[in-house]
Formats: sequence, C-alpha cells, structure tokens
Amino acid sequence: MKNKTFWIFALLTLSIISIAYSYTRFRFTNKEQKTIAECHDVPKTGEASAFLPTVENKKKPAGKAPKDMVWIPGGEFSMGSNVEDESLCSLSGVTKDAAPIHRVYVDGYYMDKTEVTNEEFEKFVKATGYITVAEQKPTKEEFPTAAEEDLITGSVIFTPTPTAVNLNNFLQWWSYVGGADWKHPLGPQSSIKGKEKYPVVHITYEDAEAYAKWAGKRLPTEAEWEFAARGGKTGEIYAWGNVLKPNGKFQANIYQGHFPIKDGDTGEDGYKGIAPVAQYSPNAYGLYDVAGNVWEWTSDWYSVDYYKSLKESGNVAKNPQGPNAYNDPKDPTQIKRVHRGGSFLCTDQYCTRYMVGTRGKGEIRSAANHLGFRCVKSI
Ligand SMILES: [Ca+2]
Ligand SMILES: [Ca+2]
Repeated sequence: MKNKTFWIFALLTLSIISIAYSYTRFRFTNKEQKTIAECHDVPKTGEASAFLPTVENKKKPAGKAPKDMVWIPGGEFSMGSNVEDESLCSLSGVTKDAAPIHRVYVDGYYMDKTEVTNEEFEKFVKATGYITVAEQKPTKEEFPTAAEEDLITGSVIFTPTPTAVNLNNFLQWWSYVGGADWKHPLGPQSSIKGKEKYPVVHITYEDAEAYAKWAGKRLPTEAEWEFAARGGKTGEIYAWGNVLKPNGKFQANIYQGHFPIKDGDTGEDGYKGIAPVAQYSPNAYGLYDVAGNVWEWTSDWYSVDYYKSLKESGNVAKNPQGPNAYNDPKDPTQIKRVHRGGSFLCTDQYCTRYMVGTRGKGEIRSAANHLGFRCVKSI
C-alpha cells in the first residue's frame, strides 16, 4: 500500500521533495568522496557590491509587541543571493532563481519569534475543529487515475535508506505514509506527546493560511521573510554572518553526515532530525530558526524569474507581494508558492537553502515532515 500510494502522490509531492534534493543528481553521480573533499566553508559569491546597505525604518509602534512576536522595522534592503553554486561544494544549480540582487522596501510588521509549534497549532484546532489537508481523504476529482484503495489520508515523510544509495533518485528516501499528519508526524504510530515545543509539520499552504487568519495574523511575503531573516544586516550569506560555523559551531539545525542513510545524521549541530524551536541563538531581530529546522511558507507565488523582472523595472520594489501567478516552465503543472529557510534535512554539502537569500518552493496542497510556517502581523 505504501509504495502504491506513494506513486500516486509522487507528482503532487515532487515539488517539496525537490526543494531539498533534486539537484543532488548533479553532484553525486560519481566520485562522491572526491566531490565532498572539494567543499569549503564559505561559498563562492558574485560581486559583493551588488548589495547596498540596509536602511531600517526608524518608526516604532507604541506599546508592547504581541505575545511571542518581535518588531521588524522594515526599510530598504538588497534582496536575493549572489552565491554562485548550489552548495559549499561548488555545485552549480538552482540558487540562480535568487538572482539578481535587487532593491526592495517593506513596511514594518511584527513577526513570530519562532516557527509555529504543535502546542500553538493544537489551540487553533481545538478552537475551530480545523482539519488539515493531510487529514482529508484525497478525492477522485483531485486524483482521477488513482485506485479507490489508494485514496487514503496521509503525508510525506523522510525515510532513511537502509544502506548508501545513489543520490540521483530522491524517491528512495521520501514516502507517502498513510495516517501521517501534524498529530502523527512520523506516521500513525507516532504522536506529538512531549513535543509541544516542536514546530508543527505536515502543513500545506491553506493550513498555514487558516491558522494565521484565526490568530489575527497572516503569512509573510517573501520580501518580508527575507528582510526579517537578514536582521538589518547587509548582504550576509547566513542569518548570523558569512561563515557557516563560526568558532566551529553550527548556528542552525541542519543535517551533518552521510545522507540519507539510517543513522547517517550525526547530529553534530546538537540535533538528529527535527528540534524543538529556539535551540540556537536568535538573529539580530530576535527570530529563531530562520535557517533550518523546518521550511516556512511565504505568501508569494513562486516564479523563477520574479527577481529578474523586479530588477529590470529599475525601481525599488515597494512591499512586493510576489508575482500574479505561479511560473516555472520546468514544472508547469505543480502550482507552487515560495518556501524559505531550509530544514533539518539540508546539508552543508548540498541544499544550502539555509543561506538567507536563497529560495525554496512547494506545491500548495502538499506537506511533509520538514515543512511548517511562522506568521506576521501588520500594524
Ligand atoms: Ca541537525
Ligand atoms: Ca525554519
């Protein structure tokens, strides 16, 4: 059942999965160890002067910030990434959708300090009776070619392989698991008991949006997310600076070790797999886990050339809301919005999308156990 169902949903979930791993095919097809040996601590970047100084707004709202939120002043900044490679191992690839660097202005707003937790999401569900997409039985209308017995509730879970595998096929380590959802993050036998402070996962875009609306908040635009994650700094590679491991210490929950094999994650950063929120130092605005732990939804449609169009306009983009529609000619049927920040499955060898200016994307009705969100609130 698991495999059959998996294939039905493979297309639907492809986009989320590909966020992290599709480009591994470029890298690991041969001489894996040799390539790893070429990895370095600081990625190659394009012309540094592409970044102009961040200019924060001075105005601050009166009164205290809403509970568990911080004030993000907004202002003008240079958005995007000039990292030339996909990884720290000189792997060329898809971070190119984060180029060119372009000038953006955003108004100030409050932002959740952390990813939304299981505890917080449970309050929403108890108050509203909300049922997430993963808990809804897929319909024949949505999957017309699926057999009836394969239309079961569930979501996608990272499933380590028993032994080393050729990393050119990410379907080997992702499975659609019946009964997986936010309350059962690792499948029907698992629970969130004792995991109240962990980020909620298996959240689709509409789930995140429903929570935000209930909470009197909204999802951040991609520009708001990046402005906040940069913490008022200019053109740095990571939310904490320009070196992945200052003083040899990881600053975010990502993945170390041999991917994707069982027990391959060494947890050198302190956590194998997902971590409770706020286990690492916050950025300069007081935000935790903007890099790693779980990917975070933003409200922008994904368009592969959106940054290019903003740059070519020649103007500072004022409070950009994203393109009018999804656009990715390489994957026209999977309708996606932008994800940001990377997850506990991103490694320093590839999937370096925890670099603060880089982008991810996900099909809007797909979820996985490395995908969550945080909210913002305008004044
Ligand atoms: Ca980790
Ligand atoms: Ca995160």
